[in-house]
Amino acid sequence: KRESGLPEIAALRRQVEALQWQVGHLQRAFLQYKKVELFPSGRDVGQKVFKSAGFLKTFFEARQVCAQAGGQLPSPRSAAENHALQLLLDVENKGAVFLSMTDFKTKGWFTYPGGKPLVYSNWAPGEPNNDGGNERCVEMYTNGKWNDKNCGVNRLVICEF
Ligand code: GMH
Ligand code: CA
Repeated sequence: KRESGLPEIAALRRQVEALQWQVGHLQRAFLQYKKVELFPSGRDVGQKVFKSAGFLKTFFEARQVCAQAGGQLPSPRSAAENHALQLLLDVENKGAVFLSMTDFKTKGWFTYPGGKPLVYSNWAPGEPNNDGGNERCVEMYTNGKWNDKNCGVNRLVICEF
């Protein structure tokens, strides 16, 4: 193949070829690792990954579990993210899951953990209804619809990363 007359250019060419091989190797290895990691209790959607812990906890325990793992409770911000989370709920077969959003600060006004207002919602008909006057958390049913719910009940733990 064609070689430049300058030895510096030839050396650079070899370095670029070595880097191209290394990047290709990393891409193949990463795709394999991703498949292994997502099987059977994870789903990826865009830049986001949902992963089931497989056990049930209250909202406060679940929030701590996800924070400890470097993630947070699920915050579906689009129909695509909501659908990915629902598919995971379906295969897990352990009922509903707590989402990250609460109305702790202002009753009836649900926000993300940082306090920002919702950019997407998928409330079940008649929700949020603050049933019993003490529903400050949000669960997703297995059909993908949302319900405001008492934070103290036990629900499947899924984290988002
Ligand atoms: C009430 C009714 C039900 C509704 C529940 C739910 C509890 O029992 O309005 O139709 O499903 O509340 O909102 O969180
Ligand atoms: Ca409710």
